[in-house]
Amino acid sequence: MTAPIAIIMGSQSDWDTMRHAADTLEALGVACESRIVSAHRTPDRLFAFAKGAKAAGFKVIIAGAGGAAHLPGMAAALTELPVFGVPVESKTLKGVDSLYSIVQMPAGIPVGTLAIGKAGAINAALLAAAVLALSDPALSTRLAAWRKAQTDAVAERPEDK
Ligand code: RP5
Repeated sequence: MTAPIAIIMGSQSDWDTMRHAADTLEALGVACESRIVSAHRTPDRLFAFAKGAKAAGFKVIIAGAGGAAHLPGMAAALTELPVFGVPVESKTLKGVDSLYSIVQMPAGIPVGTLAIGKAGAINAALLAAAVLALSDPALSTRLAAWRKAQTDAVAERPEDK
């Protein structure tokens, strides 16, 4: 059976960021498949993946890319599945370039855009899990437990470390 969530990224160098999405999904007991799919270097791979993603059984796509980050938008143009974009922090412009590339989609082709970097990768996974949880009561319970554990872990007072 195909994993419900695909994590795609433009380069091996994006994995340091995108593995946080994979780790978060694993903690929630949600299967995912991670692939390198570059809009620029492997456009045919992108077209084949995105056009076939729905038929393959994926429900949500998380797409991370940096710099001229066309991957989430191009993937969204090629599939009706929800696409969540993660702007990867770039060396030269610190990911602001990635953010602007992903967030400014023209009306008609949406990409749900998260924060730059690790926070965005984690939140993309949580958002994707929340979408799946709408029709999966067991996952909904696990997601609520994950959030409660996070809340319980916050100390009332700061301490010197
Ligand atoms: C983008 O170019 C990738 O998403 C990556 O963030 C960035 C740099 O890629 P590499 O040169 O590190 O492969 O397509």
